[in-house]
Amino acid sequence: MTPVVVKLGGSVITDKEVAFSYRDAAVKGLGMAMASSGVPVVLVHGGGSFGHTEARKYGLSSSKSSSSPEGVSETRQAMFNLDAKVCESLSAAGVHPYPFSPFTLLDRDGGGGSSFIERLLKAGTTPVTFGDVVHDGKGFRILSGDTICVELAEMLSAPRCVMAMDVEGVLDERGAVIGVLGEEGEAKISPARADATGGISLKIKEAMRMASSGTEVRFVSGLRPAEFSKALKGLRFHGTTVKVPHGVSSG
Ligand code: IP8
Repeated sequence: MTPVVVKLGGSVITDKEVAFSYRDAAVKGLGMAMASSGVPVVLVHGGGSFGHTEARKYGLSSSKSSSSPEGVSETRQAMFNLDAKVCESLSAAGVHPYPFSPFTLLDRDGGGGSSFIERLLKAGTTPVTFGDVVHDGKGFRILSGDTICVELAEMLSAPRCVMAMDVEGVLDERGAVIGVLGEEGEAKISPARADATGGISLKIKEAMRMASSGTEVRFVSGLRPAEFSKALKGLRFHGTTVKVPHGVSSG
């Protein structure tokens, strides 16, 4: 079975208002939904109040590079600490996480890429990776988990990408959930708090990229495991589905 890419947003796995606050119960709930779904999952998680707290402190973002070695170390450490917590909760929920840095995926010739993921899935584990810090030649930048999802979806020809958030889907300017988002989608979105990687606007942009190459994107509340489970299995769910005709790029 072709794997589904799942992104656990930082707003679900942490309380973004409180630095370094981890939501164990929420991750366990989602872990149980994944374990019982029978769907092979490749998991990506965001930085929430771990990675983004440090990134903000040291001026790191996805658009502007920084030369602070201290900031890079602190931010990466925060992400590894968060990842350890996520993996612990997943294990307790019956998932067998295999955590790895997203850089492993770049090494397509040396055993990275899709064959790496396929071997892990075949062995009964769930590959888990996360937003990270990269050196782009000039300085350090944040690589968002949303961008990693695009790479994974394309690499694996994933039928779906499920994005779990702290709200019930993509909201319009009146706060109502938009059921289906097409090419015109970006114009309808309510402006949200930005973080080091651009918040909801980056999510929508990356969702459009995935949808235009054949991966349906589903935004769902990560605080409602039953809805998450339906979204994961490809069933009708409460949330937002991004559908763009195959081959159409939003640029
Ligand atoms: O929350 C950001 O990942 P995101 C990761 O998926 C860091 O945008 C290092 C802040």
